[in-house]
Amino acid sequence: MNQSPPKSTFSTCPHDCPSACAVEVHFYPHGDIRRLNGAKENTYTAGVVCAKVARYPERLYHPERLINPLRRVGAKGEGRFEEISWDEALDLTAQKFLAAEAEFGAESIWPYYYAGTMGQVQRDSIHRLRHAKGYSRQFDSFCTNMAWTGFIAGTGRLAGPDPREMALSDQIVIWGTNPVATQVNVMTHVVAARKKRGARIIVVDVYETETMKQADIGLVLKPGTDAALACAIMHVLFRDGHADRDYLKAYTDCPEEFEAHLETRTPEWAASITGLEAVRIEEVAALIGETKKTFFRLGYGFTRQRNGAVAMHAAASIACVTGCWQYEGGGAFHNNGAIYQLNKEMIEATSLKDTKVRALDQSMIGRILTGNEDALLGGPPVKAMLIQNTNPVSVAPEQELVKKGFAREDLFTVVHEQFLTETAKMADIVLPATQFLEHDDIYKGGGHQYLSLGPKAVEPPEGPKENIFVINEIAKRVDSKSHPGFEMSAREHIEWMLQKSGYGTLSDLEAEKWRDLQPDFETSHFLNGFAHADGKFRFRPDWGNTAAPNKPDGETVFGPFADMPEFPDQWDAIELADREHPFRLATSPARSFLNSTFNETQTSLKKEGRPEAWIRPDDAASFGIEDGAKVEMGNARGVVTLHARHVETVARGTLISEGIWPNAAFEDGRGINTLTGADPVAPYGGAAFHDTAVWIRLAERE
Ligand SMILES: Nc1nc2c(c(=O)[nH]1)N[C@H]1C(S)=C(S)[C@@H](COP(=O)(O)OP(=O)(O)OC[C@H]3O[C@@H](n4cnc5c(=O)[nH]c(N)nc54)[C@H](O)[C@@H]3O)O[C@H]1N2
Ligand SMILES: Nc1nc2c(c(=O)[nH]1)N[C@H]1C(S)=C(S)[C@@H](COP(=O)(O)OP(=O)(O)OC[C@H]3O[C@@H](n4cnc5c(=O)[nH]c(N)nc54)[C@H](O)[C@@H]3O)O[C@H]1N2
Ligand code: SF4
Ligand SMILES: [Mo]
Repeated sequence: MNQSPPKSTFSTCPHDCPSACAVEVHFYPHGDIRRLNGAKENTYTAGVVCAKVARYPERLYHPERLINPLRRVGAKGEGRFEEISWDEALDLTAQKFLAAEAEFGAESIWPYYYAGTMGQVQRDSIHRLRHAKGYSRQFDSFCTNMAWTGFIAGTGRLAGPDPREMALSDQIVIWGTNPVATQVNVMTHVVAARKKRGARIIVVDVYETETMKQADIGLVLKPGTDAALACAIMHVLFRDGHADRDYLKAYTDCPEEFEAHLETRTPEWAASITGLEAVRIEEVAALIGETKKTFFRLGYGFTRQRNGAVAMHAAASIACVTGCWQYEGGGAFHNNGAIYQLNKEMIEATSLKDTKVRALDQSMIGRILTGNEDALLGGPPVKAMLIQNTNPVSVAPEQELVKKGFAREDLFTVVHEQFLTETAKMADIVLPATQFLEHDDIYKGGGHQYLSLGPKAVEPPEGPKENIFVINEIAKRVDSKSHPGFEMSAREHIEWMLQKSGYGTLSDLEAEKWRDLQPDFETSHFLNGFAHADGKFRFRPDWGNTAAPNKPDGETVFGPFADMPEFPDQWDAIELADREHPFRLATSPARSFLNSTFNETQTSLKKEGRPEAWIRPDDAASFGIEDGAKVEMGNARGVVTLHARHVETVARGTLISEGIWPNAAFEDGRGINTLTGADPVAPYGGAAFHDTAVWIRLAERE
């Protein structure tokens, strides 16, 4: 029977973004997808998605999308492949994995993944294979470590006020995030507060972002100096009688000692560190003190510094000094990770996980693949990899090492991808992947409170397969321990996880589309106490014993952990500028790319233009760099070539380079992560992507 296709359906955006938007998918009469928009009945998405996802058909029907499995025929990285069948590709993969295991042990195989899809099933099933085989584990250090650790050091729990409460605030402080680009829905609720209540918007960043352009007050400070700003604000709050002393006594660990510590952290002190004017700091502190309903929306960006955990903890502490947690529309929010509590046994085979198996740091992939013994944690070399949902040749730090590692002739690499990314180009086998509208999954919102279903909306073309297909088929061929998870479809995984987590059935969720899991007001605002044993927020964190979800095993702490300050303070662990490297570079996100995703679509490429280094005209003048000049930027890790742009609203001594462009968009093919470092940040690791000291000069071949 010829059924006419539906006009629209719903799903959830899978990309690595705190918004996890609920989307409406609209079809043409012939069944192709026409466009996407934000679901209106979803109270967080509220009808809005970012422009790059609204035009999703451009990515779904992209002419360069991968359709067939490929085997390398040219030299590594040359990009010459021949088409092979799925069976040949999977058999060869299994053969190589078994050979590596026989010769070097199971730890010589490193399944490598990240959050290209945030789907619980399609992203995390790679752990099922890993644990069933005892393959090397992965320590996830690209993104969240400093931010989560810093927040939890204070509150004890990665959760907070209902993000929709931003619409009920009188003042919103958007700190170290650029939501207009990175999580557009924050702006929906912020703008609602402004329209309905005349709420004031304050933005803290290292240059004037699109978000700051919408603010009433913008503070442009030097990268890595946020804790100094936070301390000075709190100094003023205590000094001028804006501290809520009853609240402090009831809810915090040592308010008097903390107040004494802050005595010397004056606005003048902070001005000399941050580059802000002391009067501006006074002004903002007074507004925070006078406005009880102040909502601190704390982002990731300001924590991608070597003192980032301290900075996050310092910013979250402000909400405790004023006691604004007590009010609807007040408090501090970073991420809601702790509210979901999903049972992942079928997806991840957690019961088979062996913590004695080494966990290799994903950011150190360059060092690992080039045989650095410390990075290999004393184990065997990595001889084979399966890569899903990430593009390390573009996004990982220390890119020169990453490229060298992937070029190794004795390394066997399988990349399961939607596009021939710069990582896929280095592979021995490339497997084509479905896109989110072609497979089933379920998502949790980091920046909101919904658990959302992401059902398949269309059939994939003949060729691409979903992630769990690859995982299950490899498992079958490599003598893995049996686990029922290998026999289940994505829908069966979702059903099992929902039921075992106490969230009803899949058909319940299909009817509801998404489930609101925001805890009650008292819990969300920590009014029953913070999540430490004594119920108190820690001004004096126990950095070595913070229950951060990303914490590596056991007692592992990283970096100059012993030097971490006792209280919120400016901590000079950052890569300070020096005579040879007079600038500090932040690699802020581009609005039309999402990490390296969408940098394959023409519209995004056109909107972003070309790779650039943004520099103040006065800074540029000292180096004879004109607007638009071709420049080189470098440090001990390498040199990149790009174009300068004069921008007035950047802090002195700061360079901004927006976006993770394809490496190929730079002359000489060296991408921005040539410059960034993989050294782990204290206390629990993480890469400091916005914390890089560099020199800049006119390119010779101008
Ligand atoms: N369009 C777009 N959206 C994205 C992404 C993207 O690349 N593009 N990436 C996605 C991912 S993976 C993530 S984790 C989130 C991250 O989203 P965000 O939380 O917004 O974090 P970042 O994108 O790292 O940086 C945000 C801002 O921090 C600023 N910043 C850098 N250093 C400092 C500092 O020392 N102090 C202060 N105050 N600000 C600083 C940067 O200039 C930038 O404007 O966004 C997601 N959404
Ligand atoms: N310089 C600099 N570097 C950075 C950052 C920065 O701010 N500056 N940010 C860092 C951060 S926060 C992060 S999170 C990382 C992110 O870096 P990555 O994790 O590498 O994220 P993406 O670049 O978006 O690449 C995701 C890939 O997954 C693929 N993919 C999407 N869905 C699926 C699927 O269902 N199946 C399969 N098999 N593949 C899929 C996409 O095609 C895409 O190529 O980058 C980090 N790198
Ligand atoms: S804002 Fe984030 S979650 Fe929403 S559609 Fe865009 S990328 Fe997806
Ligand atoms: Mo991220």
